Amino acid sequence: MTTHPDATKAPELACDIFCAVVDNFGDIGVCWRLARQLRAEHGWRVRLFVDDLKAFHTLCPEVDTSLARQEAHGIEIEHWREPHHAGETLAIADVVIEAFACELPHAYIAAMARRDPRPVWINLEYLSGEDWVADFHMRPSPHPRYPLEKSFFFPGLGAGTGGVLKERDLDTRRERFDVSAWWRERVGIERPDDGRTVVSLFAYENPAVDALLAQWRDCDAPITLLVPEGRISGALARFFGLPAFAAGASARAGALEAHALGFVEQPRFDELLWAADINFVRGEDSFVRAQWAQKPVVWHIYPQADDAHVPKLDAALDHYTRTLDAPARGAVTRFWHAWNGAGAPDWTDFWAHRQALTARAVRWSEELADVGDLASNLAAHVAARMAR
Ligand code: TRH
Repeated sequence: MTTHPDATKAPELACDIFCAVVDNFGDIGVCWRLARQLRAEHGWRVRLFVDDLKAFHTLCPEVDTSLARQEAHGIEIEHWREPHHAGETLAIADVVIEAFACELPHAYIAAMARRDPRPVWINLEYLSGEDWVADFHMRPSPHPRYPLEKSFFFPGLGAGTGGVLKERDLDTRRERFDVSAWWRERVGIERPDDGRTVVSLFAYENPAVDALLAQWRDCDAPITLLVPEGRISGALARFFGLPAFAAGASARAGALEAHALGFVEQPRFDELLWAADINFVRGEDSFVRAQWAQKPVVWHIYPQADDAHVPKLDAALDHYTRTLDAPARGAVTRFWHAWNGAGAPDWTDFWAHRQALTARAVRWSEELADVGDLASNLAAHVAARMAR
């Protein structure tokens, strides 16, 4: 992605994105994807403040964790040393995005209030498919002390929300994907024949995984499992009786054959999803990517205190299963619930609906695309606020 066709139509906007990494890769994963897309497709000049360069380096190996300031993929990157640090020079952009309610430095907010014209200030929220999201999306909130207004931008799965990120060339890249070459390069084997079901497994530690691995082992139809190295790897190692299940490892038990993969830079993550017949994903960004992959999905949602994640899981299920018949819908719901701690997973019950789920995955990605992609929705919101 190097072209930015809109750049000729509009002046180049400067945008600062602030990202505090809570844990794992989702916070920086979303911000990094958004930054690249705003640069490549909308021609914005983006500066990304990130407080955890180590997590960032995992997604983008070019990022040097020792540098205070650097550039990668056309994005200026600053190591954000919270809470007071506001960049090597205090320059306020036209558009300021605070991701996931991270707190902007006071000096930066004060300088935003002094700037003429004042910047468009946006809080980018976490994704939720719940209905209330459309009511709160883009709601303004005046600052209690300064003459500044912040709007709340809500990603979502339904009409009237901010949608989710999708690059313009994503479908074309998926259609041109050379799956056989991928298997040779990434897994070191030929692509399995159609008789095997290929499952990708990206998940947190999960008490349901032992039961599922045993079901796959004892299955009539063979399973090839692809597991990116990470939080679930320990469970795989224990199941196969190995000391570890690190990148490059393979193991077999009954009908199950498993391969551990190294973590790849973010733009290549989609390939894993395209190579599999069904994708187990987690958090936020990988869940979104799996929906664009047009393959059946099982979501391990990020668990929150007091089960606050449960309504989000059910709201996503409502969207995702909307047009399925009752038996298929029931099987998906039971399986997602079991994978998220409620009940026991039943692979045979779930995968009996493979055909319907595969067809639905294609249809659902088309429905989701109707919401519009998040970066374009955000750029339109900024343009409207600037025109006020
Ligand atoms: O890593 P996650 O669990 O991230 C989060 C955070 O925990 C965050 O605090 C929480 O609020 C949020 O989830 C909901 O899951 P996620 O969002 O899927 O991010 C993983 C990223 O890692 C995603 O951008 C894809 C990327 N990735 C790669 O780039 N290469 C890989 O090989 C793999 C397996 C993933």
